[in-house]
Amino acid sequence: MTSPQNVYHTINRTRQKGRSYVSQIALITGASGQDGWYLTDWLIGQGYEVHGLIPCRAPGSGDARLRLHYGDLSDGSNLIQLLDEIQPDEVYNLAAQSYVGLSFELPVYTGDVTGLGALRLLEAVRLHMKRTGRFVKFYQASSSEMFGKVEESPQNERTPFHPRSPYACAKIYAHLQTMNYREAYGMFACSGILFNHESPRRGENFVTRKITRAAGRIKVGLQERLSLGNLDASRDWGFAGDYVRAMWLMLQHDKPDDYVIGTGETHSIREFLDEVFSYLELDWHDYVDVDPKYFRPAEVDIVCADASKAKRVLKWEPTISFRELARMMADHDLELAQRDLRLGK
Ligand code: GDR
Repeated sequence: MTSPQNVYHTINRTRQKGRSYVSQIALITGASGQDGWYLTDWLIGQGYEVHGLIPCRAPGSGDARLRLHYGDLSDGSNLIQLLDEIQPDEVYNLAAQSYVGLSFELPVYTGDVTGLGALRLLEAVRLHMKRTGRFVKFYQASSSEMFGKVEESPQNERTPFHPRSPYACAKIYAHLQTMNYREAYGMFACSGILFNHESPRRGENFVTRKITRAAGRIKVGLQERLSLGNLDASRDWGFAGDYVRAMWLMLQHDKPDDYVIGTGETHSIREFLDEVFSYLELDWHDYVDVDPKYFRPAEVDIVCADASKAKRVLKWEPTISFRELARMMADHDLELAQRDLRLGK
């Protein structure tokens, strides 16, 4: 039987077809982060007009193609105004307090921005659609951290959650609300459960970039030591450029759904160190210290993705291997270190 929500969808999809001469409009929250950057590149390549929401304190993106709006997920009324102003066809919620370690120090802030923030945006989209009769698709950045102390391996869309940080709890809340808005209001709302994804644009506090940045500086003689925490943790690391394509594919599919995105390979921090330092003809054992201050009160020991649903339904595949990713980041950060050296930094 056709539900009122489905009728609503059909009407609005037909209306959208009527404006096919206009390019699609996307709004990305968290646009100044790594994923926002790659997603902007991808959507602009697809002919979209792209708007980005960035926090007031964030440096503006240097990308002139991105239309910037200042604000964040703590202010629901601002989100409603923004949707009215931009009239997006697709909303990608990439904004969050995304540092897992920091979430132990800022649990309430993390819950507010990463968890409730997603709800504020979902509610703003729902109200905007109701008032304007427009049809808006919604993407939520869910995380492999939700699997935490994993209940089975590899993890797929049906694997139970077992969070190990305030960050993971907040992401589960946002994930469940996205599902709830899809079921309760018939919204086209999808979650991508993305495993770790890295690149030369990764923030320097995440472990991969911290390692490649330090290795480059050690190689040119600008740094002597590197302090890290737990070297035994293992992650399923992929290339961020591949993962934003999966986000977009989810919103182009006929039906909204949730998908696990990852490579299906897992490697420890030690293996990442091996890969990067040996590529730069260094031995990491000579430079790395283990500092307890980087250990977390609870750790996610190992995760590994079963992305077979995304491969089957979305025809999504990762294109960059673990080794290629480590080398891409090492090459980039060696160049950066050489520039630092020239500039005397
Ligand atoms: P993660 O990424 O917590 O998996 O979340 P991160 O790179 O911070 O940590 C990965 C693993 O490395 C260990 N580790 C260290 N981590 C950091 N940051 N700094 C260190 O010095 C260090 N030493 C060891 C950590 O203990 C951990 O086991 C990332 C984020 O992008 C999330 O927002 C996202 O949801 C998930 O990936 C998928």
